[in-house]
Amino acid sequence: MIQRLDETARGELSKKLPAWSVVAGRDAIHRAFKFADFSAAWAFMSRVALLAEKHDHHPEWSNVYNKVEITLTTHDAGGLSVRDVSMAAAIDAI
Ligand code: H2B
Repeated sequence: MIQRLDETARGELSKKLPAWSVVAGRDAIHRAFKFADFSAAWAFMSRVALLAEKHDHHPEWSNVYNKVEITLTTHDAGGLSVRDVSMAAAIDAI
């Protein structure tokens, strides 16, 4: 069973993932993305989808035209785990 992040790892989150914020009332992180148009947003989502399948770790997300909202949490752990940290870093690298 995957473990939730410990206090040390949580303390490092804002330094490691400055563009992500902790969701109020949930053990999850969130980032909003804005692209030139729908086509660019969809291209990004396609790349994230491939990453998600590769890592077997899937985002909660939504898209409206050129905007993509992503929330990451580990359902199997009931909160944030290292899987969310590595997925967020991989998404940032896209
Ligand atoms: N995605 C996320 N975000 N959290 C999980 O716990 C999770 C997942 N578990 N994708 C995976 C799939 C699991 O359900 C499958 C069976 O490996």
